[in-house]
Amino acid sequence: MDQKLQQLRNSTIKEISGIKSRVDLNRLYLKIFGSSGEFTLLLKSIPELPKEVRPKIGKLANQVKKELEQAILIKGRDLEKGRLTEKMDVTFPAVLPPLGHLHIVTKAIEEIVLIFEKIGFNNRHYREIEWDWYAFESLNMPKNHPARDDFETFYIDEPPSPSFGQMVLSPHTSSGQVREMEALKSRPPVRMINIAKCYRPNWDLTHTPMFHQFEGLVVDKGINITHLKGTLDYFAREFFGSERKTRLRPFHFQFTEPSFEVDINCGICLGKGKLENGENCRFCKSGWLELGGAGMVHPEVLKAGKINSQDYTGFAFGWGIERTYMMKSGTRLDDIRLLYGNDIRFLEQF
Ligand code: FA5
Repeated sequence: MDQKLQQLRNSTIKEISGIKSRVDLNRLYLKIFGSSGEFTLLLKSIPELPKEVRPKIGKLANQVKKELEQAILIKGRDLEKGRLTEKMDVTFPAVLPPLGHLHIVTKAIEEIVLIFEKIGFNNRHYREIEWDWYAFESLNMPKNHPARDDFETFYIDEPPSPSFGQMVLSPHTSSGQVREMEALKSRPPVRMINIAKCYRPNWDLTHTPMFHQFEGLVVDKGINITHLKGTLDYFAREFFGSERKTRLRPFHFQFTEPSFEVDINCGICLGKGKLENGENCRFCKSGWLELGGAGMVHPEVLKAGKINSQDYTGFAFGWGIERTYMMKSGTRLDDIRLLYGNDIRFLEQF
């Protein structure tokens, strides 16, 4: 053991003298004193030696440790001095660090906000955790409505509020409608674009349990369906391109009357359903793609927001950002879940 310690000291001192960089010096330190370093292993074997030689070897080990640590310290200082006096060519081209970019959903949100701000909408972000009252009750949704089922909504396991009911993860941005009316002290005009995360227990090619919606809400005197249609067409042209337009199909939502589903003409066949060579368009099949829901605000919702429905009317629409983005020309994603897989090879393409 005596000999092994001496050998370790001599070979390490020799090695230290040949070292040229801090990195190599750190490596050497770990090689000797790291948890399975050469010195550490020798030290660990001392208890196995005969009792009478242990004190002598222990003393020698301490001495070798001090010497080697001292030599490493001095070498470190020398290297530092050398580094500081080393000449540097400041004209040498630098290696640029790799630059990331915003996530595509964030980019889509920024674009959508800008489009609506241009026509006077206020940008809001209402809550992700909501009371039943704002998510359902104030929106004229009866207690037995399927959307309130716990297969469709995440309920928070907390005692309900006496006034607002159970806490939920907001299943749609429509929860922001009555909040906005309250925020404006029930005094129209209301012009809101509410963008928020929404949650529903779904997971497949077109559904994720967390997704984003944007909700438009306008309430004022004399608002009618033509204002809704004009706003939707304006958005379609700005976001998707000048040749795009929307169509409304009758539908049913509890919080709008009349209600519609909104479609946009396909960016590939421009609504014809057929390509120039006569083949059916495989992207849309019918010429139109579904964007989301819309309608004229139900008088009961205005009442919940303490706005007089005799004097005021309004329209609302709510769409998923991920699906809206996927429909944008040129981005033909066939699985919405790719957006949240965090696979850098996918994300860096955008
Ligand atoms: C609603 O959520 C209504 N609140 C929309 C609305 C607002 C109607 C205002 C009238 C007035 P719906 O459940 O259809 O409607 O959802 C709207 C859109 O959200 C869908 O078209 C889809 O784009 C998106 N969406 C819904 N669930 C998911 C999900 N799990 N993953 C991704 N996107 C989803």
